[in-house]
Amino acid sequence: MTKQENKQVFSGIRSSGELHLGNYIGAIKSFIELQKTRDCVFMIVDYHGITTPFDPKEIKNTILNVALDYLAAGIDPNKSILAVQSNVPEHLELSWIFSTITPVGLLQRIPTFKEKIRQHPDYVNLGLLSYPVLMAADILIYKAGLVPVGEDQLPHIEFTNETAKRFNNKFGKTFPEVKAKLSEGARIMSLNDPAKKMSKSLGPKTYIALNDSPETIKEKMKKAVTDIGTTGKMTPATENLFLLLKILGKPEHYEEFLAEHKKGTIKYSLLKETLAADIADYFAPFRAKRKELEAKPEYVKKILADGADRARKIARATMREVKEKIGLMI
Ligand code: AQP
Repeated sequence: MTKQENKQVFSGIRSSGELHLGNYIGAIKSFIELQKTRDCVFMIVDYHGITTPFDPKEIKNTILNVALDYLAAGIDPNKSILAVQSNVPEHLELSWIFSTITPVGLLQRIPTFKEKIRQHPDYVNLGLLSYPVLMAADILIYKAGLVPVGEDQLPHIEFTNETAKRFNNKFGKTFPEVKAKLSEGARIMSLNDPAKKMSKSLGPKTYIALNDSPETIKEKMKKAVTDIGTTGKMTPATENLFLLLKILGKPEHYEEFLAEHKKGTIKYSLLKETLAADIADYFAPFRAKRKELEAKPEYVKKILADGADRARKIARATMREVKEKIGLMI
């Protein structure tokens, strides 16, 4: 593996709605750290976004909103490549090639596929089944060595490595080994059901969006599930709130409430009120920056167009190499 391949990072976020605390803590927070020292490509993966139900009238807006969220959270287009997946069609070309070396049975066993068909029983499509193949192409077309993701994506990273190995064994060493980078909050749970991960598709009442106003955060947090009683081991719902407080709250608040919980004197209503205020404070600069960017849609579109140009240069070079290895016409 060359030095450059080691430094390359790729990750993507589906254009399936507004970004929430799970997306931020599980993924974007790491993106911002990694862009300081590595070559990063971050994408709005809209082709993945259309594998679940969507409104054609809304999708363009959703894509732009994800771009606004990325930028307002701190993705710096001078450091990282920020682009929309469908503007780099080479992803699909590589995905097709990978699909020809992928056993169908392997895809049917991937847990996210099973979960999505449970969620959308009337929307079981081939794109959903081959989602991991496209994701492997997304990552490997940049020869990325590191992929910052939430825990739910681990089976896809494992699949990516299997695909790279299968390709390398068949056609000669081309792709590097990929490592997942998990953050401290690699699985943030839904506010109203701690058995489910916080998810855009579970609806806005179950998550806190990065762009929620302090009032909305307070309202949503008020309804978050907590423990009944004040002693004993934390239930998953309370653990989730404490994790949010640890990552996004003021450190003294985390210590204070932890001590109260140990003593059995904790008041959950106060915990939730404090947590809501801390989250609102944490994202105050985000909300201000987003508002500024919302007024400049042309500027944001230009960032995405430049990002696609830069991404395509890398993607085209990989595709040339891949076609050469396979023996196709270049
Ligand atoms: N709850 C979560 N905790 C930690 N990380 C999470 N991620 C998503 N939810 C959590 C991580 O965010 C990145 C982008 O995810 P995505 O939007 O592309 O797809 P997703 O995992 O399917 O996210 P959602 O919110 O659950 O979207 P829908 O409902 O549309 O499917 C990924 O790195 C993901 O792990």
